[in-house]
Amino acid sequence: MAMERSLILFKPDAVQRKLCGELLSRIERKGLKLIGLKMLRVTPELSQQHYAEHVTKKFYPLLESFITSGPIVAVAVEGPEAVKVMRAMMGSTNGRDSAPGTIRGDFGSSRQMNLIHGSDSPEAAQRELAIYFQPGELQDWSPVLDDQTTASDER
Ligand code: D4T
Repeated sequence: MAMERSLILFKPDAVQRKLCGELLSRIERKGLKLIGLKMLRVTPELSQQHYAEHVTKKFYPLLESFITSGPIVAVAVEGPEAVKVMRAMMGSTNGRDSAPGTIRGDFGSSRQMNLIHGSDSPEAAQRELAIYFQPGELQDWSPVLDDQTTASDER
């Protein structure tokens, strides 16, 4: 099974609403391994790098204004099929369309202020992790409870 990494961001609305603990707790309880964690302020340059595919879109100026409006928390996670698992936990982009039980479905009703970002492919994860974390900032560690949470052919 593919062991993957994903770049997760708790967006400014999650920090302002003091939901970081809740979101981190959901990620940990799901069984994903935290390998990097930091709080930072996204600059316009960083936003343009991260959202390169959206820079020319009509909604981009508002998105940049939002993502740079306050601190965010960047989280690097690792686990079997971590990209897919995180996207399922997050729900769809628009909180109004997200299923109950998902992060966006449970805590938001906005398309822009949708609390959390997660890489949408392993390739995107690699690109995005390199934007937010230096290689030495990612921790390589083995959870002692792996035997209780995943079969050996799932790791
Ligand atoms: P991110 O990238 O933040 O995890 O969100 P998604 O992967 O779910 O959604 P996306 O790439 O389509 O959009 C990126 C980001 O832009 C915001 N957005 C999107 C917005 O403010 N207005 C819009 O019209 C759209 C389509 C929400 C997420």
